[in-house]
Amino acid sequence: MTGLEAVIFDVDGTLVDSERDGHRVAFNAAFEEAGLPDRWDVTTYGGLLSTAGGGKRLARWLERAGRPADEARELAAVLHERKTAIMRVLVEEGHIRARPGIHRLIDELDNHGVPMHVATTGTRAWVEPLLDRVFGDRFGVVVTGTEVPDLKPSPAVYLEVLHRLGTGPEGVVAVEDSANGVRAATAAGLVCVATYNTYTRDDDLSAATLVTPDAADPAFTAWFRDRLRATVRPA
Ligand code: XBP
Ligand code: MG
Repeated sequence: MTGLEAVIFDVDGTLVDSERDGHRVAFNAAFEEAGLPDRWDVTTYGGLLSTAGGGKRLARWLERAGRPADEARELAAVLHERKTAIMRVLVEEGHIRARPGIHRLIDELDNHGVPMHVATTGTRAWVEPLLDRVFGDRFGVVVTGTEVPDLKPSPAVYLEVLHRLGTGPEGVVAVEDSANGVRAATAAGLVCVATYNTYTRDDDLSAATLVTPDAADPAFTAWFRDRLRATVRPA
């Protein structure tokens, strides 16, 4: 068994529960403010999550409703900017919380000196305040959807983290929650462990080395403890 060189975390659905009561609420508020009749209920939103990136999700929705592609893209950009600002407020008001077992895992990795990083499709303007507020200063490299041209399932965001670290994927583990995320991480050559949530429980996560409901699951905890035991760090 090999030790852990680093762990790279996804954000939405992995570090935090943010989709149903965070992003979805912010998208709906942006629709309302713009005077549009569109609203995404819990089930409808789940069906839209296979499109990574809020701006792309909006553009696809508007196009499917019959708007020409150019108009859909422009309106999506305006709505997404407003949605991002609303999401930031939800973050600052403390509505977005860590998923079960995540704080304990982060503490344990920190205590063993394992570097932690972030690779997300989300937008930097809300990701940064969220990480600061919920986790403090725990993450080294943070790459968001704002910095990469291709979103998950493209491996671009993971490859950018590795590039900034100046390292290859050996010994680096990704933690993900969705089919898009697992595909992105494994395509970057990383070992990926997955925790699922109500939106991703039926996703194809079969390329992940381990799949559990959350990071508090005994199998998840044991998997990391085994690797931490094999991790020897210079004193
Ligand atoms: C998350 C996403 C994001 C969020 C919304 O995917 O796809 O688009 O749903 O955030 P992952 P933005 O967890 O795989 O990174 O509106 O900022 O895109
Ligand atoms: Mg995710």
